[in-house]
Amino acid sequence: MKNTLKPFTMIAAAILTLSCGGPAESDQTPADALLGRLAGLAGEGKIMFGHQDTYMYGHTWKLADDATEYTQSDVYATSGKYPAVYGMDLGGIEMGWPANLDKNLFEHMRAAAVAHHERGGVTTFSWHPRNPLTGGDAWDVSSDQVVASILPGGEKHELFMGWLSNVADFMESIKTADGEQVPLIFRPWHEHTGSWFWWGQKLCTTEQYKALWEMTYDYMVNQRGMTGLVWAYSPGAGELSAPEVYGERYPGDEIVDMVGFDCYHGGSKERYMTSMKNALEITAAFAQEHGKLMAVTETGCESVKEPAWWTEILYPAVKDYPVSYVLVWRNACDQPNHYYAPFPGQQSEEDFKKFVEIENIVLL
Ligand code: BMA
Repeated sequence: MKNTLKPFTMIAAAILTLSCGGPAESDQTPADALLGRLAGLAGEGKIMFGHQDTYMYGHTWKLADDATEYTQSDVYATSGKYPAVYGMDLGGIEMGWPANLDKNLFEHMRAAAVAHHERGGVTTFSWHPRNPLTGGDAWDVSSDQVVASILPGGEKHELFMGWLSNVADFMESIKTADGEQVPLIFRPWHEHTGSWFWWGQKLCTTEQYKALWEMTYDYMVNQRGMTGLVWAYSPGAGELSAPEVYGERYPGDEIVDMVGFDCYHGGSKERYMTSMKNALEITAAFAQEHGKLMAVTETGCESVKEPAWWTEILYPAVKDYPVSYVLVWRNACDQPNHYYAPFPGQQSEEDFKKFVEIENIVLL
């Protein structure tokens, strides 16, 4: 899809809702304010660049346990700019662990989210919770009764509501020194079109999946009264064989603010470009129809194997779509090949420097 009127119709609708139908500025919730900002950026054709765990570790370093500053980042070391979007994962908060599944201390994650907000950035959370029925991890798909077991009436319902309470407590605690709630994009139950997480396609019915979303939203927003969350829906791109697949388990316009997808460059360049185009077309049409903002919620090429991946592959793939942000996955410090952003000396470094200078790409 080229830059036609379509995206602007959608953005106009979003801006209209936020500026006319929405609350006056003084009554705006932190979530409204973030949505307004995202709509504004999308209206200007700007795309924010994001990186998962950027302040927690990089290809060759890890934040010290006693650190109090969040200024190190492989993206910054390479380009002199910080990612505009900072992604993190809540996995482990449900267990009451001090650190998440990738060994980031939650207290660092909280403080880094506040620091990132004060730097002008946007924070997003995914969640890879443990399996509440089997005791395994998020990837334990040995039972197709897990979602059923946590819905009201299920044997693990009470346990799971406790897990949601841990998530809410943590996200609510992300406040500035003045007590201002930091707005957060919350992206639960992602990649559900595949069957590798216990909430995936073959592991629950459409009704159960939607009920899971409704229960999550109802708890956070209605029962806890949280006002800082922007809700993002993100199927996996690989399964989007037809537009209907995208919306099949969509939980509803009332509880979703932003629509996206996760798409990785695992095979050939052509395959990635085709997959991105397909997912972007489907998501853009869906976003327009439902008056939602859109994003590429996860992407990347592991080990950034193409020297000009940024300007010759990623940018051409997204440039004609009104995406609020594009987030690349983490640079693990304990797996030599598991990185998606460059670092000094990495072969795509020079190209990344060109990418961050593109006028409509936003970093901080
Ligand atoms: C996956 C991998 C894992 C990680 C998980 C959650 O894609 O990066 O190593 O634990 O995301 O961050």
